[in-house]
Amino acid sequence: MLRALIWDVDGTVAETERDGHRIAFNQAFEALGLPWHWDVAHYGQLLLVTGGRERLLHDMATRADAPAGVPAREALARELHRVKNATYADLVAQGGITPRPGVRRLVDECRAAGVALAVATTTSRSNVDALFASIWGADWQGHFGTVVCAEDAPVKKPHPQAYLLALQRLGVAAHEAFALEDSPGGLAAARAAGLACGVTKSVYFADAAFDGAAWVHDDLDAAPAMTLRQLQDTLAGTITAS
Ligand code: XBP
Ligand code: MG
Repeated sequence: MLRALIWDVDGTVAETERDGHRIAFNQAFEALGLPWHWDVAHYGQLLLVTGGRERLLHDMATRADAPAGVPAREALARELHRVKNATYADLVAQGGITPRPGVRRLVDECRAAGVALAVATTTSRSNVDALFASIWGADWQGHFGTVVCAEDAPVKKPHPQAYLLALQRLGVAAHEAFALEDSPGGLAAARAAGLACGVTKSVYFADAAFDGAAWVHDDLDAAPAMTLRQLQDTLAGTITAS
């Protein structure tokens, strides 16, 4: 029986990497007077590193013009990340980031059927708050049984920590829940937590391989639409098959 639907955020709920994070990282570089710019191709590579601060540190390790010592790099990454997240919230507030097709519908279906909703993301809590308040209003937290963010689960995907904590907080077994992801790393995290996982490919992972996914779709509304019924049937089939 499907008791909980656990959502990834970035790339799954909205195209946040395309419409928010990359733009905000570049604005942060500019705001701090750095001559750095992440183009789409480079950002696509950097997305293999989960976590914005970790991504910044990874990129600095390849740059001759980055601060030399580890403490200086960490301080710069922290400040850039703070400015990036503030800019991201501004982009959301300006209406620049909208939910992907079918997201609102599936959330409504779960709420109507009493299926718990949860979040398991490697992104910062402030980013989830900004995005979800813009989609579901200021009382969005009331719709979600638990919200696991980077601050709660510091070991980032593809490690399953965020999903394991979400399951524990929900009081739901892995075989009673279904995960939604957009990236190979996110899929690996969900599977490592023992979850069945469907994938709606985001733009940065359009050509990626998704071995182990219960299904892979362009979005939740692409035919056949991923309804709650469809997820329930998928989960029942997964359990029978394993
Ligand atoms: C998302 C991430 C995050 C975002 C940026 O991965 O890796 O780092 O890119 O958010 P997933 P922060 O969708 O698998 O959770 O800057 O707050 O980390
Ligand atoms: Mg994602």
